[in-house]
Amino acid sequence: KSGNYPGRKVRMTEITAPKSPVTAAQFADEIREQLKYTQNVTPEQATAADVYVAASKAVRNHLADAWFKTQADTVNGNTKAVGYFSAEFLMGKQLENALLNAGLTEQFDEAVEALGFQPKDIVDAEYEPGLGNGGLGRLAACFIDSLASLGVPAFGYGIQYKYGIFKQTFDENGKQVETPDYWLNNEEPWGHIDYNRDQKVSFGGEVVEENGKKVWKPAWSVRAVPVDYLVPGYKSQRVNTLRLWTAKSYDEFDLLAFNRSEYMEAVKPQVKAENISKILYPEDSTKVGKELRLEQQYFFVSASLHDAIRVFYPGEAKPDLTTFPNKITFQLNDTHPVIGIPELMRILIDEYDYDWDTAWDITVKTFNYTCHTLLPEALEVWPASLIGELLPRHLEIIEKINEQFEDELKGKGIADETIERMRIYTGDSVRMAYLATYGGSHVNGVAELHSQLLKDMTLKDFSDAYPTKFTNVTNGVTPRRFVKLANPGLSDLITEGLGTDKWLSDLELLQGLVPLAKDDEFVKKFAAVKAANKHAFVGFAKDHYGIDIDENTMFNTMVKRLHEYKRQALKILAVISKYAAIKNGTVSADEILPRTVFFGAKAAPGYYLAKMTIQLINNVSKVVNNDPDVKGKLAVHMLPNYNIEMAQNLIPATELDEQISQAGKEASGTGNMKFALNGALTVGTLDGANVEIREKVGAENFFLFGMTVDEVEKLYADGYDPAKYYEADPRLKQAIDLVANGTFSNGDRNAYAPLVADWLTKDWFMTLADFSAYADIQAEIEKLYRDQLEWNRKALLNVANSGYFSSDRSIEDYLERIWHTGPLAD
Ligand code: 7GP
Repeated sequence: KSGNYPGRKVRMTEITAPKSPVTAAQFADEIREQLKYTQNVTPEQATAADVYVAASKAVRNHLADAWFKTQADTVNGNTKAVGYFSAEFLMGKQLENALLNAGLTEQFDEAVEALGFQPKDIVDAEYEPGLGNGGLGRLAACFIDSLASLGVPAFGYGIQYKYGIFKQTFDENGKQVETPDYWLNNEEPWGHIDYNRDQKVSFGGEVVEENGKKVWKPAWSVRAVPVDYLVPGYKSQRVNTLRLWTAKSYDEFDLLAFNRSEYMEAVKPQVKAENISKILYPEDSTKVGKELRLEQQYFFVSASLHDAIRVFYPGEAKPDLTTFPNKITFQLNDTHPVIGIPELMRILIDEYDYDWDTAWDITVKTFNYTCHTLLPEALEVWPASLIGELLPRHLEIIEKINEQFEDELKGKGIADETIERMRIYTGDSVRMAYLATYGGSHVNGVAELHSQLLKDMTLKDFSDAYPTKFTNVTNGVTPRRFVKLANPGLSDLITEGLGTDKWLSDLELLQGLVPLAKDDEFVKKFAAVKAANKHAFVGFAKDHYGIDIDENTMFNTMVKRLHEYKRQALKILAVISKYAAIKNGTVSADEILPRTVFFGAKAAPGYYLAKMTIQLINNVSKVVNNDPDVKGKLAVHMLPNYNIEMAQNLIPATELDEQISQAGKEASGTGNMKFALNGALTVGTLDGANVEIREKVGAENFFLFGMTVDEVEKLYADGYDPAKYYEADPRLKQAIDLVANGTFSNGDRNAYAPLVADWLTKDWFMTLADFSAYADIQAEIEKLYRDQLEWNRKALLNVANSGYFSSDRSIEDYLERIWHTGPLAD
């Protein structure tokens, strides 16, 4: 791997540690100061929640100078910045991460103890913001951490939703219950609302001609107010900005209506405006297409584009925006921000008087698009009527982009029926993925296989017409949060093994652990860390979920959103089959490898089969965990409300990780990377980044099973009949029969009828076809697990060989292949 963008050597040379800012005693004083003047409590009155806010503000203050300097260097220097446009940033708790990156962890621990608190209680007092759904949102959070850590000037732009992803509980029947997540209920010390850097965002109305110029006369506007979060880099002295917009009304309320006591009427405009940033859509890889969602998308990209112009051309009434693509490059995180393309065209033409061709040139140079899915239903398509109503000027611009596009394709000699298929604007609807591909410089998938499939299938016509636009950047995860903070025991052992902690900013150094996998003593230490993490998770689960877990069992985990393509159904059917085998005595007691199976998954509230799968898992859990016949041999837990905090606790404790999607459906996966880096072995299909993980860690250290993409395609083409598989494997038949006969529904045979019917007649993601291979490989897994030394050797080799999956490496690839920029000079 090479890279010659300016400043690459920054990573490779010694990174200067932040000047140790304060002593513990000084830091304790700073916390006291915050308690006194901002929390208005004495140290004696202070609760853990008070100290959390005070300490957070004290850390934030420490970052201020580096933040100002980074901003000034960003604007005044000549290094192009990155603007990461994302509808989701799933950040996780902030305090510990900020302390780590600011180099204040030790001072904090001592200071807090001096104030009479346990550091852990203070850190735990933070409420986790849930401003994302899953992989896409967490990736954005890892990327802004890596950008800052590499010293690349960057802005994250998104929405500060009042309500994040719903909180998940289960009712007495095991059904998912969603409750609103009002995460701003308590003081939130990280975001600073900046009323003086607001932007006006308008909607509706009509387009008229005035003096030969198109003029948009909007019907209503909202005030976009930025809330700034500091994004400190690890040991980089750089602090970037995450700017999340919140919507406010210009008309507070209608006084006339209020005087007539029509309170609801009076606050209507305010409600309408504030609704825009009220709630995160709880959808992941499923269809949405709601008007409010388009309002949200336009709201944040319009505000962000204007903000970037304000930042880079301060005070200039007539800036030379032909230089804009040299100042900043915008990455569109999936199709959610793609309305930014016509919006930048509109700004350039209508607000700054550029001609169409100049505006188009600037726009294409400025944007790039990342696709995160392979499911056709997840590619956003907006009804033209809706865009016309909400953004009439943009619809005109999109029509004109489409005209120019079709002409260009004709000029390339492309056949009419191909052009027909490729149209951005069909007359009825607008295809946002196509607009993004045409309106930007680069398109990337998120793993090698995914990027290839985009070129071969999803965006084939585009790849044929514009082959050089397409590239790949394999996802990554930040080792700071997901190894250092999540797994301090392993982090210490790695540092001991390598003799340095530099691996935290150059993760490929983990390779240095490979020889240690031959050293039985080191492998035993590694095993002891895993055992300690399991023990700690038992305590965590007791505290948080009130469950008892036997730590002398294999910890086997499947955590991710609930979706048919991810195939939680495959896992639960295998669990049921195992349960039946134990019950029937098909396996003898000493043959059974004791296992605890953990699931964590939220289902989109309107996704019927996904919710039914959750209910099934919960009820299998009830039956299995209460059956004395399997006690000590098999336990199943559906842990509620999977989030970043749970991930940080569960992943380090996991021994076997499940990545069992149907080949060709999971774009990348990032959980798979976190597990491998934390020393779990993976059982998985050849899908997404699993392919690359297996290549890196070695086929002998990965449990591969199931059909390949080609086999899947062939089976679809030949006509797939799931019932055949049900009849062919008695283990599968028995498992499905137990679901159908009421074993997990108190005898009610109807409870799971829709799920069973789907399996037997449709099974779009071929769960049944892969069942036998999946059940078979369990024997291999269990055999290896019985040899703990060998198991742990392989797990250690997973850690040692997963350095590639750092989000720092992903960002380096973006810099080299797409953004063509690099770190700021000092
Ligand atoms: C996810 C993909 O499902 C996952 O495979 C990938 O690792 C992750 O993005 C990051 O690239 N997609 C989403 O979370 C999502 O919401 C909507 O996709 C199109």
